[in-house]
Amino acid sequence: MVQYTELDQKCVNAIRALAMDTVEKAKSGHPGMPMGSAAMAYVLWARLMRHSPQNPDWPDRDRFVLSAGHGSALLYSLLHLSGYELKLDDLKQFRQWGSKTPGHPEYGHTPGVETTTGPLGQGLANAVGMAMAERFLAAKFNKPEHELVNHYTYALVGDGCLMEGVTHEAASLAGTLKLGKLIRLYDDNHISIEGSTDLAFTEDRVKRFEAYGWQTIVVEDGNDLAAIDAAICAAQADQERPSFIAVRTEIGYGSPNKQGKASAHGEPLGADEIKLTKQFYAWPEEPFHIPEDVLTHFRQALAKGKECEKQWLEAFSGYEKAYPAETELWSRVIAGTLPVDWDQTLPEFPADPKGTATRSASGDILQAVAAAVPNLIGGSADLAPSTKTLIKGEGDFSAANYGARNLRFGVREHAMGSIINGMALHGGLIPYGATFLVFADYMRPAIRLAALMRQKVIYVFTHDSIGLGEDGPTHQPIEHLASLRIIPGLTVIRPADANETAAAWKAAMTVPGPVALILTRQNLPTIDHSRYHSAGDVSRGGYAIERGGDQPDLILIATGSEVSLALDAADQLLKQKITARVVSLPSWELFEQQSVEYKESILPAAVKPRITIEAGVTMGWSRYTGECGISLGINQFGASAPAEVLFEKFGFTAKAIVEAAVKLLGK
Ligand SMILES: Cc1ncc(C[n+]2csc(CCOP(=O)(O)OP(=O)(O)O)c2C)c(N)n1
Ligand SMILES: [Mg+2]
Repeated sequence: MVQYTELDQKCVNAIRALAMDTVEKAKSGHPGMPMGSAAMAYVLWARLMRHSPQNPDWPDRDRFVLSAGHGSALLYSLLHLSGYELKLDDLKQFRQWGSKTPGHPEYGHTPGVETTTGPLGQGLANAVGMAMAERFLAAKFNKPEHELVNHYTYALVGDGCLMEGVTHEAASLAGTLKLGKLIRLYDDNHISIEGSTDLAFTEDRVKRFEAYGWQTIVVEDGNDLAAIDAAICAAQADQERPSFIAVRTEIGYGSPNKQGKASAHGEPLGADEIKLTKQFYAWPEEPFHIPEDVLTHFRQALAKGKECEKQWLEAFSGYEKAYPAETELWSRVIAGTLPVDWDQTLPEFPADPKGTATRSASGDILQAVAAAVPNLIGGSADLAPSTKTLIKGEGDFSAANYGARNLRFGVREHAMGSIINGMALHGGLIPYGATFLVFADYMRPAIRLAALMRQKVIYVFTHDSIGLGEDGPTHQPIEHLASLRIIPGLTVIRPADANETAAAWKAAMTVPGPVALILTRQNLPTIDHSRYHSAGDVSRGGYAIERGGDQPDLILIATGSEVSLALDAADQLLKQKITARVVSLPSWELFEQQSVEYKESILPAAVKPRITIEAGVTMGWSRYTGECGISLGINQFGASAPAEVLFEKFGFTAKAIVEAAVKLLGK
């Protein structure tokens, strides 16, 4: 067993003191969690975790996720002490405008932060995704003599994380997948904001994880460095099961008046209490004091990290010589670039009045994308037969086959969203997740974080309107398009036919950040562009299919399944000598990125009469109708009936559009 010394204990107290002072100076934050879990964090960061502070992006580093994101002062203290690019002055700017130390850890903002956490439970599910990515890349790239990928994923979680449902979903899947390199440290302090966890959280957490198929280990004393060390080593040794280490801690450890109390959770301790606590640690009063020997000891991480990297680079150069083709692929996927000409094999669909459902077209397109892009990986929340998201000829990602690309998430939309975030964050993969559009609500917190972190994840949301028919209002999305469009940084694309779907996939693979593809259950005509002398231009977000001349009488703006209706309506209007432009507007976000000139060429300001047509809430459409236009939509829940009946009843027919147009024009 490793002998821990007084210096180690001093290092633990240094983390506590630094976190305490950081929160105190900001007059805001959470000191209790860092103080309670400093010992386990120290053992992990200073001794057991393979990381390289000078190169936080080194691909085979162990991943560390602070799922209990409110304890950010812990992470910032560890990063600073270990020698990451985070200065003491940065800690003094905790939670201030423009600082590198925001209230909760933010990916892409602070070197060494692997994911954005704060919404409890997300980090833990991200970690499952990271561990899955690790296994996939290991299976794909490692060779008997040469290993490129072999790292652990650690997550530090609190009571709040374990109370959130998403961690149940993710832990259950992790157990099934036997993710042996996933290690979870549980800050078991019996406290959350409102007080004792007995108020609302009494199940046996250890048994729960046992039931998921995890190895479980209990450390009775959260300050016992040797016991924590032994537990983490035992977790590392079990390659068959993920490990759950429950470490009994005291929130606010060392604070005479706040230790073990909820009052240590979310507010600075206060000057008097800090004084008393520092006396308890036998620590100098001076704020932000870091003893020389402590810093020197922590900064050994720099040399150790360099050594780890060096070993890896040696392995890499051996690999490079033996496997040049694999190395090229490796470099490309790690850099996140697509193969040249990857999009040359996307299918084209001939014009066809009967057409196909965009979900089915998407299924065909997916095969071409997956064939060209070997690191595209994904699956659905138990709806693959409906979402058409299986990659043909690929096996299922499982403990027996980590190199397969079909992910079986089970009925777990929320975890699916968080897991694909974790996979994207890990690097090397382009993940997708699929379900019915209506259930996007179940994964919304993860979608929001994907957007916040600008991660390249793709959502395949099918059954996108009342057009799904008989399943009725519980399954029919109404407010969902609007609710996704309002998430900053998320690109929503609702293609009108099979060819627009191919273009939508192309955009999904190339535009920065997350993309939601919104697809129909029902068949849609494949639009005959030659008839309109137009070329689809989904990449610009919107384009005119039928121009209706340079000065049309009105503009019909539609998305998805409603575009064909608008085209039919335009035909009928022409018989009444009314010229209508038909604009397909599959993506507001992409359209808004276009130049003023382009937008004006599609939606000329001079043409005031406009009708937007979309089988969902009308909220938001006024940005395109202007003051004189109207929106045809559905501002109530749907109903259970065949799709054609529903479209008729809710006013989505060419006839209804014609009537609305005639009325609008006052003819
Ligand atoms: C999804 C979500 N809900 C609520 C919160 C607000 N919140 C932050 S910390 C916390 C209590 C967490 O308790 P625990 O994980 O035990 O942390 P400790 O008090 O032990 O530090 C809550 C409710 C949050 N951050 N995320
Ligand atoms: Mg707690």
